[in-house]
Amino acid sequence: MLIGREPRLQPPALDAYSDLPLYNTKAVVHATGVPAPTLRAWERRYGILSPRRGENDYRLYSERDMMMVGWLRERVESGMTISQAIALLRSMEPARRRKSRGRGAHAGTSSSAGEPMGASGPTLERLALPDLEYTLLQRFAALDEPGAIRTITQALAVYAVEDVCLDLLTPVLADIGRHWAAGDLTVTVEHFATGVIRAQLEGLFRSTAAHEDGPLTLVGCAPGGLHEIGPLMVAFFLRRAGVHVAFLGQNVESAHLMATVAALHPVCVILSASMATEVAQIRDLGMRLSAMGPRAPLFCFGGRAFNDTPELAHDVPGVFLAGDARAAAGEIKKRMAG
Ligand code: B12
Repeated sequence: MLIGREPRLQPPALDAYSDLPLYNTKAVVHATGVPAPTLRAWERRYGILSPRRGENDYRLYSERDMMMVGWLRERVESGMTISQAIALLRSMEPARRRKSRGRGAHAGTSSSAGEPMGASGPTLERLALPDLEYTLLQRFAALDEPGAIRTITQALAVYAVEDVCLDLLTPVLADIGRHWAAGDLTVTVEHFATGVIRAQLEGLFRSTAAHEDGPLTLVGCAPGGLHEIGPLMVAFFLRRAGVHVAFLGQNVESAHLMATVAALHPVCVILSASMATEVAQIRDLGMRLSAMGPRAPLFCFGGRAFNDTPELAHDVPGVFLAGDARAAAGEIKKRMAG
């Protein structure tokens, strides 16, 4: 199934250009429009160019270097940061050339150091987040698990993990929800996509240091709630921010949650409601927790139901964490520090 347009970005055809060191800095600046201090900063910070020194110790660049600088400049002009553009370039480069660049090789004019790229080389997706969102949606629609995981991995190579969660995975799930509601995607695709995303997120969450020496925070879905990706993101962001978190998953049952709180004395309990029907249960739990008096943990709640209809938060005893998972984690950290 194809939904929307077809974005493609060709890698620069570097091997079509000579790597003989012939041009001084002035020539590169003239040809590419990239100022000399910027060139040197790219060289120093990212090690992307390795000019050789001419007779009087001037830097000498090749046509291939110029091509690369021009390509990077275009990416920056189209809205990427230079580090994103370089990560994209590296993800597109054939492994053999990357290795030889790592050894500092500028080994003559032949193209033997790398596979030909460009028209006959690999066609790779754009790495801007909206383009990755499009690609990921296609992968999910085709039930293409390796492809979907590759796309998520590419995004993680270029962007901060919080940005991947909020600006790629969340919008893709919203797209899926919209197509599902409109009847042009099956629930099969929704289940598949949620499974892949949940597994990826959970892997990231479980492989993040747990900070078990700190006071405990519990995060989960309201009783009856099945939408667990949002609270999993909240738990993950908190763990990344140094909070000791236990993620309780779907449908956290009230009596058992109260027993856990009595036994383990968490400092904070955070519940999520995606559907308005879950709000009454959250209110009930908030009341039961506040009845514990001074030993009650801080009770917080949030999620789609409250974000869509903030008035629902009015008579829930506790702290409403409005907005997305990043805002929620920031607010919790602030309260814990204060
Ligand atoms: C996947 C999915 C499911 C899966 C969930 C599987 C799982 N393991 O999680 C399943 C199949 C179980 C499911 C079931 C249902 N779903 Co559903 N589902 C979705 C879908 C496609 C994605 C949800 C998701 O994970 N989104 C990603 C998260 C990260 O985004 P988010 O929820 O918006 O969260 C952001 C913020 O709200 C906030 N946040 C989220 N949680 C929390 C928690 C806290 C504490 C805080 C502070 C912040 C916070 O941060 C997040 C990111 O920043 C959405 C579509 C959508 N737009 O999201 C529909 C959607 C939520 N589902 C919907 C519906 C109707 C249902 C069902 C009633 C369908 C049915 N007829 O059975 C059932 C209800 C089940 C139940 N009892 O909970 C509707 C809800 C409409 C509404 N306004 O009420 C939606 C919007 C689809 C649609 N367009 O119609 N669903």
